[in-house]
Amino acid sequence: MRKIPVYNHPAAGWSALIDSSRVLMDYKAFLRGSRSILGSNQPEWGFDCPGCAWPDHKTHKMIDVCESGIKVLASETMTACADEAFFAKHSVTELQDWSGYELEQAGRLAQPMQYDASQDKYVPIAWETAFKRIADKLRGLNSPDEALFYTSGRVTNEPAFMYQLFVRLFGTNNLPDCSNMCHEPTSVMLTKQLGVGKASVILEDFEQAKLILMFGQNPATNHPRMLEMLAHAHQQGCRIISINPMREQGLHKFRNPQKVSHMVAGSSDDMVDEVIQIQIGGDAALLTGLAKWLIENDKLNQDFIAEHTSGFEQFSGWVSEQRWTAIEEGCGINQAEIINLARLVADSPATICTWGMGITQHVQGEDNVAMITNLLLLMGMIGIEGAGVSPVRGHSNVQGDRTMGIHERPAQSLLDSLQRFFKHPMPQQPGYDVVKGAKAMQQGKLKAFMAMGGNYSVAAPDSQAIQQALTNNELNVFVATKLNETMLYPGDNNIILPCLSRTERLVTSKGNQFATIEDSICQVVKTQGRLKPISDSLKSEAQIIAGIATELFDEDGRLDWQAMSEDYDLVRDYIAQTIDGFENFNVRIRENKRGFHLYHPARHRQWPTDSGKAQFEVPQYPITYVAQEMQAKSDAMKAVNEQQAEHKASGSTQAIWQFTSVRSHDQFNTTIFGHEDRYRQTKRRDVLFMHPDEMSRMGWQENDKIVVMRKDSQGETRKLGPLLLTKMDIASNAVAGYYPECNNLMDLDSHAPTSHIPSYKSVTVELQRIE
Ligand SMILES: Nc1nc2c(c(=O)[nH]1)N[C@H]1C(S)=C(S)[C@@H](COP(=O)(O)OP(=O)(O)OC[C@H]3O[C@@H](n4cnc5c(=O)[nH]c(N)nc54)[C@H](O)[C@@H]3O)O[C@H]1N2
Ligand SMILES: Nc1nc2c(c(=O)[nH]1)N[C@H]1C(S)=C(S)[C@@H](COP(=O)(O)OP(=O)(O)OC[C@H]3O[C@@H](n4cnc5c(=O)[nH]c(N)nc54)[C@H](O)[C@@H]3O)O[C@H]1N2
Ligand SMILES: [Mo]
Repeated sequence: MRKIPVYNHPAAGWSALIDSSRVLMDYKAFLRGSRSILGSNQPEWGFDCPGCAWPDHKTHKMIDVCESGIKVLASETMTACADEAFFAKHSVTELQDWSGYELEQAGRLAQPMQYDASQDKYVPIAWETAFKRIADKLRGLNSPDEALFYTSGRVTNEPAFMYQLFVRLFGTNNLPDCSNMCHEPTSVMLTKQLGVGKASVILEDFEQAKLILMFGQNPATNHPRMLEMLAHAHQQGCRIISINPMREQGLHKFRNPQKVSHMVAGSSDDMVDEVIQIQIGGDAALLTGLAKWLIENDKLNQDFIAEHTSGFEQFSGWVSEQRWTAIEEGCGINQAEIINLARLVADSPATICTWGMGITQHVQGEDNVAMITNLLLLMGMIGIEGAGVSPVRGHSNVQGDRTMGIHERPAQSLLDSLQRFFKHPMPQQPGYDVVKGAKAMQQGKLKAFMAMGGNYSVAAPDSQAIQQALTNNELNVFVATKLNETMLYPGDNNIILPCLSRTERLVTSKGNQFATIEDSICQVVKTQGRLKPISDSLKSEAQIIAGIATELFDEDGRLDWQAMSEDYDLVRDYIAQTIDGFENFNVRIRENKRGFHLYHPARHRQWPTDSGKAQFEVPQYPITYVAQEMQAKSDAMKAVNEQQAEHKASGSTQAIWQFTSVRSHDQFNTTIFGHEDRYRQTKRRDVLFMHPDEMSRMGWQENDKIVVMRKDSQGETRKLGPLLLTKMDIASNAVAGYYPECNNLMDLDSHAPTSHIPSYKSVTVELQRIE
């Protein structure tokens, strides 16, 4: 691996601070930004950092924030505004050519705007006119199901509850959210297997764990506050193993900004003991190997299996049929190495499995989650201290939004409870998720689109087609803090409604309001912004929902939406009456600085599943799924090449790879703060990462220009690039590029069967070098 330039500085520490201050400077957000940083994740007077869903440190340091949080805050607190003057200067057609980075720098949305086709520009609209127009257009639809109501996971609990209620009273379950592209396989499989689709661990479990298996996750970049926990666990003697096709350099050493010895004397803590560098899509195969050895060598927790689980016979029968050759082919790791890992699992008295997008964003994403849970069930590693499942969520309140009912396939119990309490029928038909919604829009089945945050068209596969489809809608509404691409493909009516951000104060006729969020370990905490809003014309998300709802619904029997938006205690009372686990919400959220933990039955070895037990699940796809896909494509390509002799003669070298998409520390999803990635040693984003041995094999060099091509399910060839070839310590079947720039390569048909998560982390591609 010496051929690869590696980042050998510790993660976090000074480089992160310097990098963050560069971004703060860039945003000219130093003053507002640094005041807000002091307030992040502070239980008594602060707000929950909108950076990610990792829980706050329980001791609540003076500054509990990280590089990623600082950048997200800088982006929110910047003083530049995309206001009337900005939109007067730039036509929408012009803005369509701006990069994500440029749009981000345009600044905070500052006043309500509507698209004026005659000028091709956004022009101001009064709030009341906007609410009336939206209500009129929604009322004019043939059916409520012609509208799609998207949510991104930064929205706090109270407005999220109001939003889903508003959408359901309007008459549809068309409530897709960013979860559909993120941890949906986790929610689907954990619900099936454990009865609750959420993490079973709490923060203290990381202090007791003896083995942490971290699958497909890159915390140095995406959850930097998690590094401290990992370094701490490691110091306590916990072994930490990263299972990842990439050797993510930020994972090895950690310089803790909270420790003087680290920041002044330059020392650092170690984190990861080992990287199991599997092939892309190889997790289920690796986990099958582990299960096989553990079963065959009788290392199981038989008592737990007998008392608490169902489906073991079928699962172990399936495992015994899996051959070691297939396991090795599926994951690219040899039997001896898998057995070494299995021994660690067998010897560990307390094992946690954490996972991220490397597990979920595959056609076999549900199988991957099922196999992780199966492993923990074999060992009885759920419901004891220091052990359990720990999916690590992305957006700071993506988990809470789901709990509040943002779900296109709501549980019957939620619908019943809403119906009973609000005395109004709730729609019973499942709604569209992200993928189905995007298809329906393209097919003209939808006429209205509303987004409560997010950047739907860029985050989803098939971005250009979605943008085209948006232009056919009668109504598009965006409730947002920042301008983004999805707002630039206007339909008949295109309205931008700017909202307060998490860091800004919400003062209503009822005084200062605080909101709540639920983090990745089911802790519900308060969040309250303190900064003066960037513009006097902003409204809270709740006030915007109330404005539309008041116009839309008939007066008799109407809920008092304005009262809800003015008084979050009232919303919390409604939540307490309708959502499980929130009894006495207003009292409990004020009782304890750290909020409260939502009851998780699996922690207590209670299993609200169909069978009443924890459930083993047999994978739906062969464990060599990806290898087979690649073989099939490779055979097809050979056949074509043989037919076209001139192709060979031209000397063009092509080959088949798995393409995966990753994030850098200079972005938050589709928001691009800058172009650097110091851990991967690049200063640009139009790169294609590949192992140097593979470059040599192909006769390619660093900085060669490569076009990535993919035949989609319709037989159309999609292209990305040219991208610059860049060295990376990555598995041999794999190449990687940055999300979201690659999303036109993806199509809406490659997704997992039940959760419909797009396969962003593995698509089979052909590479072609061009001059
Ligand atoms: N700075 C920053 N922080 C963020 C975000 C951001 O964009 N920027 N986004 C937020 C959001 S919404 C989310 S969901 C989280 C995402 O956080 P992560 O889950 O860490 O996200 P990714 O960077 O998409 O991918 C994680 C890893 O998956 C690996 N991988 C790819 N294919 C496979 C595979 O087949 N198997 C395995 N085992 N690994 C694989 C990649 O090499 C990469 O290291 O981060 C959140 N935090
Ligand atoms: N290829 C590929 N595609 C992916 C992924 C991948 O790994 N690879 N990851 C997927 C994942 S995990 C996710 S979560 C999705 C993300 O998809 P989204 O959640 O839709 O995207 P974001 O970029 O997080 O949304 C950013 C926008 O949210 C708005 N916003 C920010 N803060 C607020 C707020 O407080 N309130 C409101 N109302 N609006 C706000 C701003 O206007 C900003 O432009 O992308 C998915 N797409
Ligand atoms: Mo996410």
